[in-house]
Amino acid sequence: MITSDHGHNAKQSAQIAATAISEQTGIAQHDVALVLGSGWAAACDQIGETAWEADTTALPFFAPSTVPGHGGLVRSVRRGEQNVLLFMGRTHLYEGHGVDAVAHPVRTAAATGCQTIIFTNGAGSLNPDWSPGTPVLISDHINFTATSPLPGASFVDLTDLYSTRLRRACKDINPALPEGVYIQFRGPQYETPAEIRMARSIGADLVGMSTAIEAIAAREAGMEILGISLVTNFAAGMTGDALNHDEVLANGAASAQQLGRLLAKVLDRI
Ligand code: 8IG
Repeated sequence: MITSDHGHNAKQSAQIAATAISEQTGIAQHDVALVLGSGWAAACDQIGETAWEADTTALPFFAPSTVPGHGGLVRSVRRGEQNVLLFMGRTHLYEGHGVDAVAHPVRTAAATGCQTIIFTNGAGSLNPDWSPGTPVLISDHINFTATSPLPGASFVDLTDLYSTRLRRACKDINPALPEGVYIQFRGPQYETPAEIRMARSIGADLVGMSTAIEAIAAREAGMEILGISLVTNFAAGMTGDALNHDEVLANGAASAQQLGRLLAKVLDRI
């Protein structure tokens, strides 16, 4: 297995990985990619029949997974006329493999032909009305990582980054779905209460450690983007309780069935 990126740029690496997926699946092109984050794993079986599944590490240039609750599996699922590429787990910036490792699944999805990508994540809520278990559409993001997946002078437009059309489709399915601005911190530590007050004052409603960097890479690759957070905890300082990763994951698992149905219905409207 190829494990280093030397001699290839990010796009070429993605093309190599996409070719490996085509060869292993026997499917020339995928249509939609779905990234399942913390707490979303139980949603994956409601999307459709599994046609193929592999460890992401069996594919070129995918970083090894190190986080409990992030499986590091990739699946090809057939749903109606669509071939859906499902990533169960992602590479996070805090794992230290760099922005290209974070963006690699996204670029691979684009190279397999996906024109749409759905990002899901577990997130902390800054809104007292959104308790754990609440799904929230991402309306926009604040990239607070001080880095970018784009090389050089890539002046990519991020207007309507999280597709108004796809958010509307979600609200047709469930009119009660709220929307909010997601802020990505690098992590791996959760925020201090002071950082959460700052995040609120600059316009954030949801806080997490993923998605913004990936969405930027997806936009550069020309894909239409949908982002959905599952609130798994109130952000630091909001309740007086400490944040605990195991509780965060348990909160996600309880809602994942409902979320699977939402994702399945959204896929039918893409
Ligand atoms: I799940 O409260 C989840 N991921 N940064 N803060 C940050 N990431 C998270 C949180 C949170 N909850």
